[in-house]
Amino acid sequence: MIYDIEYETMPREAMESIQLRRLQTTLQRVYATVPFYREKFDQAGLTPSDIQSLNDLEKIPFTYKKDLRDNYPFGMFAVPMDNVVRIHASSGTTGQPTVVGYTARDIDTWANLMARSLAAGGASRGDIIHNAYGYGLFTGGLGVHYGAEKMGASVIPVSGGNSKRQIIIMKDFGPTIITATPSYALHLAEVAEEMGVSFNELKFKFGIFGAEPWSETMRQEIERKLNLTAVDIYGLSEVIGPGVSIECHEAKNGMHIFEDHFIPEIINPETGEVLPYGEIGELVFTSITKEAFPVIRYRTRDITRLHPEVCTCGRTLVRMEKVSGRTDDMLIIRGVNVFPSQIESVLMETDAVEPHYQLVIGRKENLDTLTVMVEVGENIFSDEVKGLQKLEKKISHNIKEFLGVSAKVQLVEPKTIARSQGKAVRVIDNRKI
Ligand code: DLL
Repeated sequence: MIYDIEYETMPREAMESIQLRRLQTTLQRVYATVPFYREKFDQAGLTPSDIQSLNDLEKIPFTYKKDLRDNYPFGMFAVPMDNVVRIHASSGTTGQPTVVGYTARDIDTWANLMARSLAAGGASRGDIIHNAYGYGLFTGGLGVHYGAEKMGASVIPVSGGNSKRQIIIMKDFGPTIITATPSYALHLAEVAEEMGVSFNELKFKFGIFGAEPWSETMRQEIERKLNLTAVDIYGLSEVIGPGVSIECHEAKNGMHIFEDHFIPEIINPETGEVLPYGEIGELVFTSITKEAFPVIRYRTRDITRLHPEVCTCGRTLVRMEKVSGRTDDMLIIRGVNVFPSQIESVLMETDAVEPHYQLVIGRKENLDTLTVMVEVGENIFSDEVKGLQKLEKKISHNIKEFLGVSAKVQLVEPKTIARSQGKAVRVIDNRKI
């Protein structure tokens, strides 16, 4: 039983009874070992033994990113440091990074989850996995790496960067699976083209992409350019890293959450109220098997909804829809709420533009301004100026019509928007400066 695969098709009742038992054990442990959780429980007048059903979970206060920051670096660890064998940290674009720890058993749990994820995404023993997620404090590289080894696949620990060498490796080693952020995968496609290498000559069957939001249209673009089947993988350092949920390659329709390890909830981000299946809100996770860094009702800020129906692949695990944005990603432009992913969807409806864009927000005479910079293909850019202006107007009109916000659209030459080896930078908000 390496992969615990039977959990994936378990009847709901059996899954819920495992979840409750594991939840109760986790709560007892954090209450005894993490002062932060003990205080939270005491303040709420709760003890772990008050949690007698999964519905009781909603009595427990939420945990926020700020709580992890306030306990920087190791204050939330539930085991002594001599049991911690690995430390990762999230990028911390806004302020202090959050630090997470793993016991040897946690690393094994994670490797199993990643082996299960890779299997759901189409990989098996005998595959060669080109792992272009960054190795280091980011959980992507090492997460995939341990899962690939656990499954018995061959992993190429190429990491992000040195893109030309990556293409040579692809040609020479013949990897069959690629793992990367979707934006970096598209960049690799460009580099291959410059080098005169076509993905049609390469051996890829599946690509497992995640760590940043990407739309259905971007999926189609990636599948076409890289000549493979693309699946979405989701996770976050605070919960474990990648391996929280993944789409199956059979349906590619929502990411199966590994509920034997993580309990998901969807809440109204303003009121904290728990929402029923099918409603959109903020995703909240409780980990129920982690030792070093358990999280209780952790507010991910990711926006999605849950679908409980059994999948065509046979899995009974609840599915989460593609993440449509983050509560802290939401841009308020002249009072209109806009998510970068919504702009991406409008852009991608126009054939002439490429999936490389950046939103620049500024303020002029006390009013917010939004400039959408987007690349066009070589052939379009060399068209006469009039044609380009017409296209800019058309996209701007579509953005206004679909999102209700005025935007200046600026078409830019191919390859002018900075490429990232990891997560793409989609928004530059100059208002904060
Ligand atoms: O990004 C873990 C990961 C690595 C996931 C490799 C998938 C593949 P963090 O750096 O802590 O961890 O960032 C977590 O990234 O809260 C989401 O906002 C975003 N994110 C991750 N996966 C997806 C996805 C890793 N598939 C944060 N779609 C999360 C949309 C994603 N957003």
